[in-house]
Amino acid sequence: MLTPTTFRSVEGAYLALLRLVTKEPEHQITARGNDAREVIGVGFRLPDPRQRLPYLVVRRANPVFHFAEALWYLAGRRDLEMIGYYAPSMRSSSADGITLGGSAYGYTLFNPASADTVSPFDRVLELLRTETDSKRGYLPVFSAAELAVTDNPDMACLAGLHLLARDGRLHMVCNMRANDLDCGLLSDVFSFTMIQEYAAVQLGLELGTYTHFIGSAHVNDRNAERVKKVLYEADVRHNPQHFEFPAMSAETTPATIARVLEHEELLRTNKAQYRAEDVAGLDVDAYWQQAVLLFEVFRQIEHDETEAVSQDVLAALHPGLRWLVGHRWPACASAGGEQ
Ligand code: 5HM
Repeated sequence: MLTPTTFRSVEGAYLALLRLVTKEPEHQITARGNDAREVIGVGFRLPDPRQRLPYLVVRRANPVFHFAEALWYLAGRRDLEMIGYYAPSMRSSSADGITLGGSAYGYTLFNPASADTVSPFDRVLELLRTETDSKRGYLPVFSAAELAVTDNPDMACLAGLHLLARDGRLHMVCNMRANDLDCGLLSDVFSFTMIQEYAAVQLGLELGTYTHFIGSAHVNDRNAERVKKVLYEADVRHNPQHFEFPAMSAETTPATIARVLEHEELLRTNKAQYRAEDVAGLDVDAYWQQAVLLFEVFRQIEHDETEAVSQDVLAALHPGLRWLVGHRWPACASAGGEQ
């Protein structure tokens, strides 16, 4: 088969890739001090890119970070201040302690390239609005200039995102030079499919398929034990969890992203504390209120150091998000029957 295998959700693709690299590695590599098992040249397709979260107990996905990263990209940011709060490990990739480099994909996509006044993202949207069936809607991320940086601590792993409008649907093909299957893949697929859905909303198109290609697909040896446990869980569980992820609101615009991020900053800096009813009354729609609820959950964990996140906030979360935070943080574990 020359087209990639299709999976109902990212979870199936993630597990299949982990199995492949664990059981049939092609190479043992040691690039930049990271011992890893690798398979070269793999891909998969999600017919419904909204199914972008895995529900596994051992691999405790962090939906707070996923939403934070997706919003950070969509807002075209590269500051460490925001993203480092949700993922402290990203601080080590910053050359100056203030900004991120190649991995700040949104900065590349949503700001004008040098010698242009419009962002590549907006250029591609304009193209897709005017040229039927265009093949040119490519958003390059990796740049040749990155190769010239000595000891580059942060070289883009994403080569580019390709948007294709066909028959009223917006498809995306993602090309990655490298993907850490256990640590990078899930957040990458979450954020890139969010960018795809956001683009579809801006164009007034239905969401199409998402196809993900990887040059170096690898699992670092230091994560091999956890990967074995994830695969064991997948093999022995009787009732895999599945929650349909809701559609992004059709009224989402750059102003929506900016408003969500205003609330995010208030919560990150502990300048606001929200009850569920406060969030319900905010100037963002129900879809994006879910992100604000997640940021409030994390505010309580980080700033209140609470042993139990407030029940009203947990109860207002989408059941899938509630399941995830409940498995990730003990403070969220008493959220009713969905655990
Ligand atoms: O040495 P190299 O630059 O390839 O190391 C980057 C590591 O981060 C690789 O394991 C790569 O696969 C992983 N990675 C990822 O999977 C990194 C980023 C950030 O650019 C990403 N996904 N988004």
